[in-house]
Amino acid sequence: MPAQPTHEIIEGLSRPQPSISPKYFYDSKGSRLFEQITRLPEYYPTRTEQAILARHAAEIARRVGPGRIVIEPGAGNCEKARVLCRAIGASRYVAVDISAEFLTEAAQRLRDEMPQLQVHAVGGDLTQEIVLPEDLPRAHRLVYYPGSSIGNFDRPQALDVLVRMRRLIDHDGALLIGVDLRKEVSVLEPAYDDAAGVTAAFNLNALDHVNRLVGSDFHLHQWRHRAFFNHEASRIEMHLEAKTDVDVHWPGGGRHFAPGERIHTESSYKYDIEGFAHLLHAAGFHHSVAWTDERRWFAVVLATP
Ligand code: AVI
Repeated sequence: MPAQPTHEIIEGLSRPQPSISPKYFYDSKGSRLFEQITRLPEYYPTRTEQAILARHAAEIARRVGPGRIVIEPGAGNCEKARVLCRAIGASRYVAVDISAEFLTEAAQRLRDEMPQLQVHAVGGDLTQEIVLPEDLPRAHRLVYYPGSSIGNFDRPQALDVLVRMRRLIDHDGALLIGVDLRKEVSVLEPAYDDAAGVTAAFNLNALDHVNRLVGSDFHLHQWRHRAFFNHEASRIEMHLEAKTDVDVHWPGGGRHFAPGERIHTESSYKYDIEGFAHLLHAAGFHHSVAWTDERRWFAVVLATP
């Protein structure tokens, strides 16, 4: 059984090294801030991935073939799927997201724009089993997971997520996935600590969301955004750091944070293509082909069983 959000959050906050799951970034304000992040000059992944997809659209379309049922976990504003579904001539699109309210509006916009595409909106996330519409055929599915969201899972979780994706498709299915690659720290760190402070607002907003979910009393002005590359783990880490002594209360408990103490809110792993292919293989995707940009900053991988 998945943990209740309240229990999961309090358990995370009560650990010696406190953490909040990155899924709590995405209330409706957080989803809007994330959209802003994707347009920041420092945040290269979205535009680099889009450029790769645009450049190789014809080859991707040829390899996957027309009439695919596209399933997109973490669909958000459905923006990327619109481009993909057009490019490959998809028949149906299933958008899956935890921010159901945001998703419903986006799915409706897509229906209005592409009336020939059957669009379904499903609430859910990849840490649990995704329940798809009952009448959805199993054959000819394509799981679409752009944006390098796979990087936000630790390795065992990432494997688990890829295995769940594998279970969503049959032997004729495929996975099209975006993967952010390891690169210079001078590129990576500003992407997660932008000059305009949008990523800081995105990180701090998790505290507001947590306050609403568990009834805690975090005050955002007492916390600062931190983002840095952890070389050993090959990941960007985002934290919220107490600026001063902070006492946080929630129903039935609370804790003290000393100045400088941090809450780990997100990891964003940066892969190399070979390492990622191994992970795919372990999840049951035995064949993969990757396209990258000229600087090899990002990869779009098409994986099949
Ligand atoms: C959603 N995910 C791929 C983003 C990333 O780059 O890891 C989340 C993000 N966090 C801060 N900026 C963007």
